[in-house]
Amino acid sequence: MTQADQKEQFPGKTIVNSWNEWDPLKHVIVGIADGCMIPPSEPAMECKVPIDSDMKGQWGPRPQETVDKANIQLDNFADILRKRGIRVDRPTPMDFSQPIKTPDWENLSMFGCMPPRDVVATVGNEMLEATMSYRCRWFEYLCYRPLLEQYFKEDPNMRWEAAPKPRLTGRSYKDNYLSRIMTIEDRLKLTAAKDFVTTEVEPLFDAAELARMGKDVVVQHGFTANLAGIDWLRRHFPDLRVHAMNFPGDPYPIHIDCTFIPLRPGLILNNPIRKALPEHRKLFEINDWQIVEAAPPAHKNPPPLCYSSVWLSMNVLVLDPKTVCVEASEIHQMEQLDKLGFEVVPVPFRDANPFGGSLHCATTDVYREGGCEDYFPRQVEGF
Ligand code: ABU
Repeated sequence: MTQADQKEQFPGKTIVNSWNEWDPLKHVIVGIADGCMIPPSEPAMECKVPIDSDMKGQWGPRPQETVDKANIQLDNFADILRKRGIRVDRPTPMDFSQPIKTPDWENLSMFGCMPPRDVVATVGNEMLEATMSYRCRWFEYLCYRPLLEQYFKEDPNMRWEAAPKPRLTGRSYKDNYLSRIMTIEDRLKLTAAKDFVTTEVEPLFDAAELARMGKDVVVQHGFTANLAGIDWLRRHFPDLRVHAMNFPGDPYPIHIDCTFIPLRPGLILNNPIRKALPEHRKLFEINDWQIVEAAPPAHKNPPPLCYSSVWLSMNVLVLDPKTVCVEASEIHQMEQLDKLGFEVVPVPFRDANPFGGSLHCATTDVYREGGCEDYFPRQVEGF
């Protein structure tokens, strides 16, 4: 869809506003697979790619036929959203195969501009460029700059912010981390002890670590967000309550959106092998929220050249408190959400999964109706 067609279909003014994961969605960014790379090895990326992944040891441009197939599904997803009256914008891809460098390091290539959820966090009227924690993703914010510049011009209330760009020198990563891992059990021990690949020398977070619930925001502490990053977010949003959570059952903890998904006020979907810890569940329990375990994924393995887990099954995009988009082959997840009272919109997306995720990952909110509500009037000391 051209800019002119879009203006015709969505003539209203641009509003940046999104306080949670469920209010009626009106405007969203959907990623693009053009030029996506399998990035070269680097400390944090190396820890995320699963031991048995077919991506291990590879790097270079993703095969063109996989890019084309992913773009068909991304375009179709964008059309499904537009038909439901949601304005959809797309980022501007760059030459991701180019080598990049800062004064501190060089990397042989970039990554891509799928998934947007990782790069830009929308909190209220603010769009915040995340620090990122992989070198290959350091410049990825540039793909979103044309849109952010446009929103800034069109919405006089929009706040456009960028978190401090990290140095990402060797000091940002534990250099002996991988040498301590022989088995999945080793990984699970380390992640349960909150011993992650990143150090605390500077704030780090990917935007996909945030789960927004009005006045309360949960941030996963894991491979792509450190405590300094969570502290930065806490100070950056002084009127919000920012809670750090970690999920011991996850051997590759990046991004909260295959683990702990707010579906509507009072209801969370939790990955059954990455269960929320009792001390973290308390906040939800004392405020009468229900945490339900997600249905099992439909697939035993992720698709080829995918570094995400099969739990992309629960990476759903909520369109409003009664409607949710689910990947079309995830029959168990669809059935569960149907039983929980949702209208389920099936969206074929498995070809796009290898590019960094499913329907939540592939989007960034621009506008959801509604304001900043307090869903957790009872708080837990120290959380
Ligand atoms: N970007 C979300 C990936 C999480 C997972 O692999 O489970």
